Order: sequence, then C-alpha cells, then structure tokens
Amino acid sequence: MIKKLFVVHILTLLFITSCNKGENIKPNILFIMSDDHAYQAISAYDDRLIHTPNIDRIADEGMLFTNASVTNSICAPSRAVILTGKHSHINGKIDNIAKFDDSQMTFPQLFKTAGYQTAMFGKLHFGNNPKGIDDFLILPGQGDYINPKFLGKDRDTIITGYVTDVITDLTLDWFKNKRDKDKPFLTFYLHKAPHRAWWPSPEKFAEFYNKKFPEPETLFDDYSNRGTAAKTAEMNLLTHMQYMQDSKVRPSVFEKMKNVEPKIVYARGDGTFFEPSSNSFNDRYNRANDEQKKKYDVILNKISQDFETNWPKMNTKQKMQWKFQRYMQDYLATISSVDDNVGRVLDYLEKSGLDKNTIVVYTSDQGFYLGEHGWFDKRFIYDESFKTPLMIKWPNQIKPGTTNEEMVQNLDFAQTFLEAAMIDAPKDMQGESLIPLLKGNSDKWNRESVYYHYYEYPSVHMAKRHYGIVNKDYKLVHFYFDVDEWELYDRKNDPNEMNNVYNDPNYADVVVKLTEELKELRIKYKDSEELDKSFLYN
Ligand code: SGN
Ligand code: CA
Repeated sequence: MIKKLFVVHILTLLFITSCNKGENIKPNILFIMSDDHAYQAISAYDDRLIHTPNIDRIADEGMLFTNASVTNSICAPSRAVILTGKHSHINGKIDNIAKFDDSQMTFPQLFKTAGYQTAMFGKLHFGNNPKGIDDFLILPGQGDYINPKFLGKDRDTIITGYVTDVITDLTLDWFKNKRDKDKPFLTFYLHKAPHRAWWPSPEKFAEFYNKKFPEPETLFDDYSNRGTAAKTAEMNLLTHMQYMQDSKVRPSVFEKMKNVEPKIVYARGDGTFFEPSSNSFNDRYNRANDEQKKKYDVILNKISQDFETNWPKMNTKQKMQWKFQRYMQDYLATISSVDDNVGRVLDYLEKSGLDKNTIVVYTSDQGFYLGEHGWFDKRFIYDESFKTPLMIKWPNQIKPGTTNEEMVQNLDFAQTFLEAAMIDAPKDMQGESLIPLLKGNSDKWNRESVYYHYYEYPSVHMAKRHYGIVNKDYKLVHFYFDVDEWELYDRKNDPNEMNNVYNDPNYADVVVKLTEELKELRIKYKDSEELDKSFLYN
C-alpha cells in the first residue's frame, strides 16, 4: 500500500513539474512604449543628440529595427493599431478624436484567456478600462508630468512625483508585490514622456539647460520642391512653437515682450495669428508643489531673463536657433529620465532572473521631428514621424546585437506577441508576425512595402490627410483632401526628403509601378475611396 502511494505521489509530482515546465516555456512580455520618442534621440540609432545607455541595452542584447514604422503617425490611433493588429480604417480609431470601439478584440484579451497575468501602467490615451488587463493605473488622456493623476480599476489617485519616475515605481511595485509567480506575464510600461510640452524633472531641467545640440541639416527648410501640405502645416519651430508652454518663457515676461515685439504670437497657416493663453504654461507649472516650484524657478528665471535680454537683438536665423536649443534641452531632458527609468526596470528583471524568459520591447507610438524641416510634432509620412524606434530582446532566441532593415510596422506587434506566446492570432488581423525575423529566418519574410494613412485634419498642426506606400527605395504619397497632390521621394538619393520627384521624367517608371502597388495595397488592406469619404468630418 505504502509503495503504491509512493508511486502515485511520484507520478503526481512528475505531472506537476511537466505542467510547470510547459507553462514556463511561454515567454513573459514587457512592452515598453514612450510617447513621441524620435529614433534620432536614441543613441543605438544616432548618438549626436543624446546618450541613452539603458535603452541601448535592449538593442545590444537583441535586435534593432532600422526601418520600423507606424501606419498612422498619431498617438491614440497608433495604440489602437497595436492593440487590434488592424489598420485605422478597420479598427475605426482614425484620429485622436474618434471613439475607440472597445467591443472589438484586442490582443491582451487573448493573453488573459490563455492564462497570462496582464498589467498596464502609464499612458494609454483612450478608454479608462483597458480590456483584458488584470491590473492597471493609466493616465487620463494625455496625463500630466508633475504629480500626475491616474485612473485605476477600483480607484483614481494622484501620486506626488515626476511622471516618468512614478510610472516606473508603479511597474516595479507590481513586479515585486503583485506578480503571480505561477503565470507568465504581459506587462505594458507606457511612458508619457517625451510628449509636448516636454516638461522635465527639476533635476534634468537644470542638467540640460546649459547644453547645446547640433542642428539638423534641414532646420531652415523653406518647403520649396514640396507640395502644399508641407507649406501649410503648423508645426514650425519659429512660427508655431509657443513661447510660454513650449519654450517656457514666463507669462509675465511674454506679456512685456509683446510690447517690444507684437509678432511673438502663434501663426496660423492662413496668415492669421492668435495669442496663446498663459494658462497653457500656468496649468502645468501650478501642478508643482512649493518645493518642486523652487527648483523649477531657478531655471525658469534664467530662461526668461535670457529671452528678455537677447531676443530683441536676434535676427530671424538666431531666433530659430534659440527656439531649437530650448526645444532640444527640454525634450532630451525628458528622455534622459525615460532612459534612467528603463535602466531601473531592466536591472530588476536581471536581478530577479526574470530576464531569461522575458521578451523586452522598446518602441514609441510614432516618431517625431526634432527640427528636421524646421518642424516639431509628427503626423506626416515623411521619415522622422513615419519611422519609429523599435528594438526587441529575447534571450536565446534573438542573436544579440543584430540589426534588421526590413519594413516592419506597429501593425505587426499583436501577431508577433501572440505567436511568441503560442496563441492563435485571429484571422482578420492585418499584420505579419516578426518571429521569423527575430529568429534570423529572413527568407520567410517577403514584405517589400508598407501602407500608411493619416486622417486628423483639419485639426491642430494642420497636416493634410494623405495615404501612401513606402518601400526601402521610394515613398509615394497622395494628399487627397483639400488638395489632390502626389509626391514621390527617392529615399536612397534624397534621405532628407527635400525633393518631390513625382513629375520628374526620370522617375516616370517608378511612379507607374508604385501607383499600381499602392492600389493593390489598398485592396489588400480593405481601404477605399468610399471609406476615405466616410471618415470626413461633417
Ligand atoms: C496636443 C499637443 C499637440 C499634439 C497633440 C496630439 N498640443 O494637442 O502638439 O500634436 O496633442 O498628440 S499641446 O499644446 O497640448 O501640447 S498625441 O501624441 O496625443 O497624438
Ligand atoms: Ca504620441
């Protein structure tokens, strides 16, 4: 009898161990995404602006994608594409304004059903109840940099501190105290930084204020050889970046300077002007408590003094340069905090041993202009906002330190994660799993071009609606609303995209070929003129 019991016991133990082993084969996924993080501001891509040693660790230990892009370069739509694995015209979240239909399937729901523990901390941008997520604290809408409010499942809360540190503290607290050790995890760690109005922590504000950054070649672009859309967009540093909320000139000083220079206002593309409200500065600054304000004041006073003394003496070129430096100081300071905090999380994964079976992804919801073409913001299919940073590490699966040049998109994430977790992807998802690329089987990858479609117009920054096709060599774009204009860029010979060669006879064959391919892509992804029209505002 005792012998029999012993055998049963051993068999049970063996069964449990094998089940656990089976469970453990499923990898954990840590999805890190920041908001508006340009690849130009990650040293794994380009070290001229900033050194990001921690984010770079992910590339060093994994794969860096140099041609990763989004399907629609704007915040909430990009997130909807990521969650659904479907283009904007299919998931319906075409712009920041449209409502996200949360009755549709998102990939975290499939993970939860398959036995994963799921969590989300930081900026989602839509929905206060993300589906399929066990634990979450998310920022309402855009959220705040200083002492931010969070929406939770059971409670809303305001947490004292700097948003990037706070989101990290929440994520680490979840790892240390709430993680179910018997389940694999899918964790979203989503930064608000470096979103406008680029408000750094007091320490980084002081550290970056005195730094000088190299200007991009196209800072003084006059948009000749481009179409109407580039000329009428309202995202130029000199004419559209705001003095108070963006350059952080105190409202009192801005008011004084208006007597000296009545033109320091915000210009619209139609030649009219409006005066930005001082609230855009005050609402942000006044979130700080007295102790925090004291630290911010030291730098804010220097900025205002500098502006008051030197601005009137500057010529137009110098003014652009002044605005560029102020922009970079704050934008990059917020990124430096992201990098430090990503380092804290990577350190925890290593120390806990979790790193061994965890896929870590670093990306952004889109790229961003850091003065290229004289711009800030995103929206356009032109490279700096169309492309997005992407690096993935997965020990024993991805060869460390590899670079991949394939045309991959945020559309592909859902199917990639599902395949990694051995969960069947719904047939109507529109991306491709990146697993063959990650495992070094590039011959199993046959995508040559990607489809892009941007809608939010007329709206802030006034980037006209357009769709297009991009492959490694060319980019063909159709601005179809308000105007009917086509643009073609030779990506190899004109990487800065300064010359629209659509009407150049030397490119006639390319135009014919790409126009046909674009038509086919629109059919493949089920986009159409009827849909374009249905998405127009009334
Ligand atoms: C705000 C910003 C814009 C930005 C949009 C969308 N203005 O309106 O510059 O393009 O958000 O950004 S601000 O004065 O309020 O900062 S997105 O990342 O959410 O798409
Ligand atoms: Ca964004």
